[in-house]
Amino acid sequence: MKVTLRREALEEGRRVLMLSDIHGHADGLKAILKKARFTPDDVLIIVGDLVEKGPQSLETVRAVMQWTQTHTVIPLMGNVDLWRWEFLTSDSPALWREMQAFSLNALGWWGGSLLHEMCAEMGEELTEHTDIEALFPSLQRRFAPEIHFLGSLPTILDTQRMTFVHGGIPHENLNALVDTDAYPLLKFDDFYQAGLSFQKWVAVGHWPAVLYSQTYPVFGPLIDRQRKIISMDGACGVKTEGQLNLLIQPDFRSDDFSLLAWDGLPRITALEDQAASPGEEARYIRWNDHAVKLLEKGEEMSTVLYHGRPMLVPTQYIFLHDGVLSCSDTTDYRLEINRGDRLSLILKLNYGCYVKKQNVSGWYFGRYKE
Ligand SMILES: [Mn+2]
Repeated sequence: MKVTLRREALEEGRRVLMLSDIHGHADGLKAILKKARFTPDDVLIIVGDLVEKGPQSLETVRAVMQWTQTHTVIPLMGNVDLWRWEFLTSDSPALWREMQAFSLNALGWWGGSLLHEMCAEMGEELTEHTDIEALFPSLQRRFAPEIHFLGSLPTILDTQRMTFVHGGIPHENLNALVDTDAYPLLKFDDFYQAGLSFQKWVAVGHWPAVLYSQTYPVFGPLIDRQRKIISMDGACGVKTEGQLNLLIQPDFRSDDFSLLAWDGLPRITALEDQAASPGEEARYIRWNDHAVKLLEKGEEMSTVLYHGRPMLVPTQYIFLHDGVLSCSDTTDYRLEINRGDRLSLILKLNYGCYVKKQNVSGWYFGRYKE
């Protein structure tokens, strides 16, 4: 697929709502838009990746399709949307079987897939025995509107003060990008670390912003006012405590961004105050740098060596990744907590609670009520 560019002149006085990487979380999308009191007076920009990694890919696509009829919604394409569209529009039985095999594997990591949902709606259970060659042509006909919608999503949206794209852009000459291969812009991994700066704001999703955290994990968007980059992916669907980040501009001319977040986690109320540990000493084990050495294994918590320093981590987070001992995303940061704080509960242990407060994950050791 080639890069397509949509230009829009946003109107003064209308709020601009932006979010990305919904990844099959239709309930979260609806909840956060309700919280934002989303109305037809607003402009909603969805910066790609509607499907997979969550339980409601079809519902997400349909909800967005419906809103485009009644509201001002501008959805863009994500790399996962494109990847699924390519399979769904293919006439190659080999690719259909590949999609089947991939989706069956995805059951283990994501608990389902777009193909599972499509098969279920057709009254078929997707298993390794499903005759996908017999099924696929009727599946393509039945879901033609949704498939067409995915394929119609533009790569880049350019507005007066901001350019939106799922992964990133290598430079601001957008006309020169049109008709080049879209994939590198959709899957521009680690875009913020490429060190680029822009004249106009560039707002992206795709790479969870939490991976740019230096010490403890911050799930809110990264907003760099010097380099004019907004990286808004809250890791919804890819991390246990991932969230949907909805950024709201009162008007397109404003640089005042407010945030609403949704994570679907249970909430607890803190009953005690707790002082924070020194933030600069905190460490954050993240999936692209998660190799550890086991020093002492405990029932609940184990001591591991991470980058040469001992660190206490939940034992259940330690796993083998391609033969390398690794630890799931976690931190040793102790959050500042005030009595009455509402916290998202990630993991409850006798040792303490691993929680998230205002987009930051860390530990709370005090009493709480559910
Ligand atoms: Mn993506």
